[in-house]
Amino acid sequence: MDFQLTDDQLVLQDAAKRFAQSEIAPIAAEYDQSGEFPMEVMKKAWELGLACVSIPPEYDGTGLSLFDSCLVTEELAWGCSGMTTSIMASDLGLTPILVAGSEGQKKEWFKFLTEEFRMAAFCLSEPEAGSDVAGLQLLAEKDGDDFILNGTKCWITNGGVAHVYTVFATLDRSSRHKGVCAFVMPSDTPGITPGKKEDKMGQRASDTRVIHFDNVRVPRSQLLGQEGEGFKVAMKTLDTTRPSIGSLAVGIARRGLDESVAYAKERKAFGFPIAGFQAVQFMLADMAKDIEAARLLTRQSAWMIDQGLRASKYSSFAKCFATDIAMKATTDAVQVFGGNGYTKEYPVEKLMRDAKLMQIYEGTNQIQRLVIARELLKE
Ligand code: COS
Repeated sequence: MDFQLTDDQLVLQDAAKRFAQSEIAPIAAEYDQSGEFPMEVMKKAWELGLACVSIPPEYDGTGLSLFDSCLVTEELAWGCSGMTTSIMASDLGLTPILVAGSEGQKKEWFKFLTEEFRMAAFCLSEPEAGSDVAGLQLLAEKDGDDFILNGTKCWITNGGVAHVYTVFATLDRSSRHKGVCAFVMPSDTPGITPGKKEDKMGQRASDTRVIHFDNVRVPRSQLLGQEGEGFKVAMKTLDTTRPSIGSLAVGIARRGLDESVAYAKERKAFGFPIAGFQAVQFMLADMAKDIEAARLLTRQSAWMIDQGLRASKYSSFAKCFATDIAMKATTDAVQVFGGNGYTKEYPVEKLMRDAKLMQIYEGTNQIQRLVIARELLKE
């Protein structure tokens, strides 16, 4: 077992770190306040090969392993998790094509995403089906060789800015997971209308929307995999992307620790820097050890997926553990800052708001525990 990163990985990690420090962190607070979408940052990330990183080199992509993309994600998230979510949402959106696309579909859609700056979105959640994917209601009715889609998706990251959507719909609402199909389509297909941008508590730079599908005609050539295979395509996609969520959470937690250490050395109480008090030191120590553990779990699950191993349980370990420790670390960071931490003049309240979303999206942490428990009981 070798815990040392290779020279290439160190170069990649450093490139992402410099991008986060120079292009993301300085404007993070401004975009958090305004809720505006950071289009220029997205474009630059794409130009540098830090977005759509999972497209293989044979389709002109960067072709990063999941392990390597986790290195990038942690660094970017240190700068701003809302912007990093937007960058990563393209990889989430294109993963169903990697999982189930035919050779022709990969060529077509990866070319579309690599020939110029474009983004993708993963359209799975619905108003009445968030955790319960098999209960989704977006209907796909057959019409000759086409499908006609009707219904609503919600909580779609990049919903209002993506050029490509991967969409999950059912042929028959009563057949639960056996009826689900996965499709890929341009976001400007007639009948698709994004709703207003959600006014969120955290990760405010990311674009999250409801998407309405009103008689959207999709040719069979845009069906990913076979009819009825869509549920498994969604599950395999989430198995693959959950380690990245772990890395994103590690990046947020690490920022909380860095800010706390710097502040604790400066801030004085009872005539001494608060870093000298054990009550503060213990919080810093817990943050540091939790970050290390979360990073190891995340890298292990990413490595397993890179080896082609089934990693549902490990992906859920990583997602659940890392996002829970990010919530704790950022809450403690606010505590280290005291009253100052509760104001928008200091960066830690944003981290705490941002961390909360991590326990909810890409499967709530209750769902992660359910996946883990099912795997344990199956064993
Ligand atoms: N990989 C491959 N196949 C999988 C799988 C996986 N990770 N997980 C389940 N399957 C298969 C099962 O083997 C079963 O196959 P068969 O019909 O051949 O037996 C089928 O899929 C149905 O599985 P299951 O019975 O476990 O489905 P459930 O409806 O009980 O629920 C959960 C599964 C709850 C785990 C799923 O709905 C889930 O992950 N929900 C969270 C969704 C989510 O993360 N949303 C966030 C949106 S993206 S930002």
